[in-house]
Amino acid sequence: MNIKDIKAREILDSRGNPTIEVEMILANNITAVASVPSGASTGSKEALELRDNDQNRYMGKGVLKAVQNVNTVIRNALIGQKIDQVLVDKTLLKLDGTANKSNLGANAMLAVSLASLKCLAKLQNKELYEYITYGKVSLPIPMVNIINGGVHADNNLDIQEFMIVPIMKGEASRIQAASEIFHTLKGILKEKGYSTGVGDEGGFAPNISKTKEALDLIMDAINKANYHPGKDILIALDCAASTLYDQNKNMYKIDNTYLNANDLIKYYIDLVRNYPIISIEDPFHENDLESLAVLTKLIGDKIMLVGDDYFCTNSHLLEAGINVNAGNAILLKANQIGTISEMTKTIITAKKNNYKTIISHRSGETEDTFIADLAVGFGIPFIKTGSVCRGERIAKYNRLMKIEECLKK
Ligand code: 2PG
Ligand code: MG
Repeated sequence: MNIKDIKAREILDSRGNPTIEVEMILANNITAVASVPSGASTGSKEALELRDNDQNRYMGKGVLKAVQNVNTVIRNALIGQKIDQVLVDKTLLKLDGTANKSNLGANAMLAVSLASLKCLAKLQNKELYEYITYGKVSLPIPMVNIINGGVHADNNLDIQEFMIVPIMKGEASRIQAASEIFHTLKGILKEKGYSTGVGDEGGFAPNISKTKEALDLIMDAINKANYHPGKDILIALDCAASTLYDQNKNMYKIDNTYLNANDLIKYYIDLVRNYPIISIEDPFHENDLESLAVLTKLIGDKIMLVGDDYFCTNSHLLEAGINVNAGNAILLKANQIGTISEMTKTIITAKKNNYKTIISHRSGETEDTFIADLAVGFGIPFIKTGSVCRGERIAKYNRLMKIEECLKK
């Protein structure tokens, strides 16, 4: 089956910033639409998200150049070609010809790559997760963001994401627990006179500044909602520590104190000792593999130490981490790398080397639910897709519950 047409357009993401949507049409008129998300605390080694930088439109954030790249160069090369994921991705990589996708833009490339994956699934009359099934399908454990800090909120909390991780059986039960705890936390915050406004990923953004205060509020909410911290609900953190790092001082600013890497290691060990933490993401700045390796040696047998900005969904960066035993898990974001084939390669590299995998949304999302299907199809054990609040996050949870229902049939 050949590709008949490809059309890109500018749409808005959950923050109201432009992003790209692509529609691909096959010769038999099967059509698929895909859109790409956008990060705020991006790793410096991520593939390039092409923006127009025209200050007269959307504060420079327009993506008309990326749209144009799809509607001209990419369209011309792919029209009339056989629909095949490897071929499509190879063509995209060849047309771009750069290491970081700075020519066509990773946003333009991923939208096409993903639209092609969706077309292929439809062509075989399969659900996306069914089509990509690699090994054994499984429903991922959600890491549900309930308190936002860092660059995702305007409060004084340094850690970017505080998440609850419901580990009971059944996707619908896990999502139900998350929702009940989320609403219980809302009540607690209200009672204490804190704002119940939410941050970019739907977690609350109360005006508190101490990490432990946020963790205590979460523990309280778990208990009050009649769940058991450490038993059925665990906690995960994304420190996004590149944003805490002061290069001149070579120190991290956390809880109003400057800590060097060694003190930060002690700080994390203390947190893990006092709270049921199962996972810490980006605990140090993105170039400090050494401290990540030390922390992995000290507590890697107890919890996941996750590389997001460290590895940028790039198999080569992941290999660099594997070589020095830095981290034991990787966050996977398709737009950090730009094509489905490359992301698949990274997933395979992680699995082969016993690194745990977590598929992830971006802080700027669309209503596209592809990460839910990818998680199930690739048998990825965890998914991080924000709070149980805000339509673009809920769409993924609803999709997971629907897939659970399909899998029971
Ligand atoms: C992260 C992500 C998603 P952003 O740091 O893990 O939660 O944030 O998309 O802003 O990079
Ligand atoms: Mg992160």
